[in-house]
Amino acid sequence: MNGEAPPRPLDYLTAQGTHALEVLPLTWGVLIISLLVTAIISVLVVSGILLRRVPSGGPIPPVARTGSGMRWIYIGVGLSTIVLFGTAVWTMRVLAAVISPPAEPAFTVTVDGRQWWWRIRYHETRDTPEFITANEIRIPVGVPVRIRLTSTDVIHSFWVPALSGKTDLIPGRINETWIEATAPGVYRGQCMEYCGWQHARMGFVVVAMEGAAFDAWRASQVLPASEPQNAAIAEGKRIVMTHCCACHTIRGTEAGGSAGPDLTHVASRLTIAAGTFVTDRTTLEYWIRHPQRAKPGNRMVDPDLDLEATRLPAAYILKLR
Ligand code: HEC
Ligand SMILES: [Cu+2]
Repeated sequence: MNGEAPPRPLDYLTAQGTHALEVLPLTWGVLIISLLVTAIISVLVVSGILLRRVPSGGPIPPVARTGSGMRWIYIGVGLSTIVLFGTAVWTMRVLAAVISPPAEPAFTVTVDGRQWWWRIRYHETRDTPEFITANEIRIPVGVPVRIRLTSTDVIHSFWVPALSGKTDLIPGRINETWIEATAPGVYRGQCMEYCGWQHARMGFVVVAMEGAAFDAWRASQVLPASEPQNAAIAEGKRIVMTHCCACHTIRGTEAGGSAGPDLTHVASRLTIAAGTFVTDRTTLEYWIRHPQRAKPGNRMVDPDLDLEATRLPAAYILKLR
């Protein structure tokens, strides 16, 4: 796990990001108002039943437009109009506040939703070329990052509750949002628009790092994959080149497929299979041997390899840091 804390659970009632901090009071406000409304209505309905003036079993008289009962209607409509109007204004103010970040974003990341993982492209900046990764977004603490969202297949939704609200990824369209973390940490994200069988296992992590650590990470990500250091790893690489290169890219090798995540530095990521497993030898071996058992229906086919022959590619992939 590279010494980092495990991803926090999806908790939307606290916030660690500038964007989420703007939304948080509204979340709590609407939650409390909804609970109060439910409580008040329940009390009124129950007392209405208990205090009814018509003996049970008798005929129910038609509703009359006169009489003291009407007062309740006027009070009820009046109060809910004021509360709903207030909430609408509050919501619009929050939306206006989060539409753009407080400062010009440091760089842009394009997130492309796939059933059921995330392709992540860091755009080039003045001093770094662009590069592609998957299922993990690393950002420096204290600066906004622009997130462009699109999809290759169906509609997905990008949500990192501790950092930002939800934004959809729509095929043929680019939506924009931004994130900024106020503290270093590992924040869990999740697809929030039902997108098929493995929707629940379409997670990701955002890792917020101090500036220097982030720069070092980014410098390592643009490099090609490391070369095998011994014969066993070289044999693992050979198996990967014959069985896996149609779907995966490993920069610096002949593997150039694009149906699956870029594996150039996959072992440096905290999780595999879109947040489903922590990256380690056991999970990688299991994944490579039985991807259809590990995440049924996902777009990686079960390879035709025996047990020994899956250990070697796993050993090679663990070196792709
Ligand atoms: C038919 C295309 C295809 C082939 C062939 C294929 N994969 Fe995959 N692979 C995928 C897809 C798609 C995913 C993403 C699955 C998901 O998370 O939903 C994936 C995910 C992975 C991951 C996890 C990456 C991450 O960041 O989550 C690893 C590791 C991996 N594959 C290794 C291999 C190895 C090793 C082989 C060869 C033995 C192989 N794959 C063959 C399509 C393929
Ligand atoms: Cu999805």
